Amino acid sequence: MLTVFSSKHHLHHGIELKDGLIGPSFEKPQRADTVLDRVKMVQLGEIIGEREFDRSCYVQAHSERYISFLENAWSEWKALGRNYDALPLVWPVRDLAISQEPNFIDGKLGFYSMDAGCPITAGTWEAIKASADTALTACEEIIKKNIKSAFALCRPPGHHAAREYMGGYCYLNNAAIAAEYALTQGFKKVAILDVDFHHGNGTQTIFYDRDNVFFASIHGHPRDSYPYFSGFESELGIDAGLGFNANFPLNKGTKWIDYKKALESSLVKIKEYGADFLIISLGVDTFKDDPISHFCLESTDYLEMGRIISQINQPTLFVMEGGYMVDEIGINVVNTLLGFEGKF
Ligand code: SP5
Ligand code: ZN
Repeated sequence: MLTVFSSKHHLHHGIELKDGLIGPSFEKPQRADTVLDRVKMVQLGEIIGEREFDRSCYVQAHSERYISFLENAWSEWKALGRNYDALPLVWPVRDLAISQEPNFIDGKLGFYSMDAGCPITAGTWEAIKASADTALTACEEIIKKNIKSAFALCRPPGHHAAREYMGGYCYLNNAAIAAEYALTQGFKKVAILDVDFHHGNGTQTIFYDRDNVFFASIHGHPRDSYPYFSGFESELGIDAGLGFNANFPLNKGTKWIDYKKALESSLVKIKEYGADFLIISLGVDTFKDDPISHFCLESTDYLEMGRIISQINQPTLFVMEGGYMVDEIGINVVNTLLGFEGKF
């Protein structure tokens, strides 16, 4: 399988608010490097760099003003003499004003975010642009070269990022940007299957009223797990999108036997939908030793996950999302890809 990778991901690394303390983020550069090492070790296939795409490709999934915010936030922050990571400190919840963009950077940071897990640093914009371009390049390779699948080794991840906000280590929604791109290239029915431990709230909301992108997510139940306010089974889509969103929230401690049932149910829905292009939001924070999650998958389970996903038998783009047990992240991600290729 072809892998697309950008070393620019190193430009982004920072802090997060966790357990009441500010500390180094679980989402660190070593994650992507470890996955790349494993791709090389098993000789998964060719590895290429990302090509640059036009900003208009991101504006499909996000608003123009949100992209401008991401591009300019660091310089606005730094102009105040703040030489450390930018984080928000106030959010426009419920009855507060949610439509008017503030002028001041502290206000903008809250306006365009859902949590304090997305630091903006000097290199953040360049890294997130390269991550989105990695997904776009892999998508373009599948389409232009007519190959069955490709792996976009994206970092930072994307699935918590919505049209106008960042969150959960995600800034640009790489999978959503790729889905929009596939639609511009003539595909009619894109399905996104999100197997990251956390609900892909950003991807869900971007396509919630659409019938040309089906979204399915298997994740820790929001009663126990981040993002808490999204990912319930009752979320089915709205207007033209009604019936084109499917959530499979699972209990803490879920093992492969129950995970597999949810995976098979999600694939039945994707087959019924008749997807002509499949995007997998591939997070391996479902692993038993993941430091922030509560599922119990074993490394060998990812081989079977990949094999089962391959039954959809449509062009398939894997987009890297989460996974924080760095020692095993490479094995688990690459096992999924090997399983997909029937190589185990
Ligand atoms: C892409 C992705 O997987 N994002 C996940 C974002 C999760 N953010 C909140 C994590 C809270 C974890 N708290 C547990 C700390 C363990 N001491
Ligand atoms: Zn996750």
